[in-house]
Amino acid sequence: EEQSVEVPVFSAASYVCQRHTGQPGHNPLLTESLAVLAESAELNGDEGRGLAFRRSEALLRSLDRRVQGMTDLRGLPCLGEHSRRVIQDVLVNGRSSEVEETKASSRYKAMKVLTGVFGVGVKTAKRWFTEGICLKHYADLNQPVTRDEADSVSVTVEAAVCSVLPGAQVTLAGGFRRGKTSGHDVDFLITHPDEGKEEGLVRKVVACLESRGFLLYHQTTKNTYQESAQGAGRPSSNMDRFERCFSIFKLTNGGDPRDTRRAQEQAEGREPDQTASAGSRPWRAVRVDLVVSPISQFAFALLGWTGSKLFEREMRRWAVHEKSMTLSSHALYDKNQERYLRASSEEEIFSHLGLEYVSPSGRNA
Ligand code: TTP
Ligand code: MN
Ligand code: MN
Ligand code: MN
Repeated sequence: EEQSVEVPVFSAASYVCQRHTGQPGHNPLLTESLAVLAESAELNGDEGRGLAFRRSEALLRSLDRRVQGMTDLRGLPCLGEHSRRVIQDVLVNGRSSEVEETKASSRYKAMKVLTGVFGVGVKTAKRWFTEGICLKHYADLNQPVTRDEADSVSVTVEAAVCSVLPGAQVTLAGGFRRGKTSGHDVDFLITHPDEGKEEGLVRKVVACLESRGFLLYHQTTKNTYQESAQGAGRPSSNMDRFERCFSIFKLTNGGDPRDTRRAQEQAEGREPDQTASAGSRPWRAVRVDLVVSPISQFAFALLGWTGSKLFEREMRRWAVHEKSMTLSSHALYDKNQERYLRASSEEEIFSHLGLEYVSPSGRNA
């Protein structure tokens, strides 16, 4: 095509956090293929390779049009040789044999079952869950959480939080804040305008929820964060140290939960109700994360818990390599100035980092 000779068809910045990445993008076949290879590399413990595929995937998802041919991709960052080979395969043959083989492998299928349920790495899943919990709620947890269900959990959480600490604020974070219409869990960030009031809040909220019969499982961890002269945490660690609760909610539905489930399955063209046990009872299990942050760290916590994981990771990489700063879900530390940079909004954090603001819906990398 004549126009692609001189003028590049696409241009893109090289860090994910410099771009707007929506859902699902204009090249679903390509991005899904790369996602499979990313997943497979991650499952094999090859993080570097996984990350390379994730970056390629995010790059393609950020493009504002369909890719027609390989020449469209000239000059674009983040696309390694391997990714380009896969893309070419899909563009030319409509499919990639490597992707097909990966999807068919029993190792991939087995691992996919586990990570699909928990939406976390295999190691994390094993650490957090006993096999019993996994099996008991398998069918429910394997079923994506809808936006309506997330809203329903929100109502329950807000009521509990408000009753144990009036004035506390509950914010929906994670994928739903990024505008996703379904997720593997529901994430909430809780804070209080008076610093210190939030201490020990997770335990109180959990006790309240438990007494009201909303919890099937919960595991609470204490806040262990302390600012240090060395700066804001290890940039390589994506685990933060907030007081948090990893839980499984018993979500009761006002109406008949089978109606919404069937409707949803039909809409998605799936076979109706394979989660046999769920059909006979008026509730279902839903994964919920509750995180409590002091108000002084709230903007950082919100940014961190909104994700996506790749977006966060890229922001931290940008901070270190381009700005000599370390960013975590708690703070931003400027290594040149040897001081913490405060922020009371996400916009301020982007601005400290010399980045244009990307709204939550653009962080779906
Ligand atoms: P997730 O709930 O794992 O992912 P998600 O909400 O983006 O997508 P899904 O629909 O599959 O649930 O994590 C939400 C964000 O929270 C993610 O950006 C990473 C962040 N996070 C932390 O900051 N610390 C943690 O310990 C964990 C587990 C997640
Ligand atoms: Mn989530
Ligand atoms: Mn979560
Ligand atoms: Mn208990």
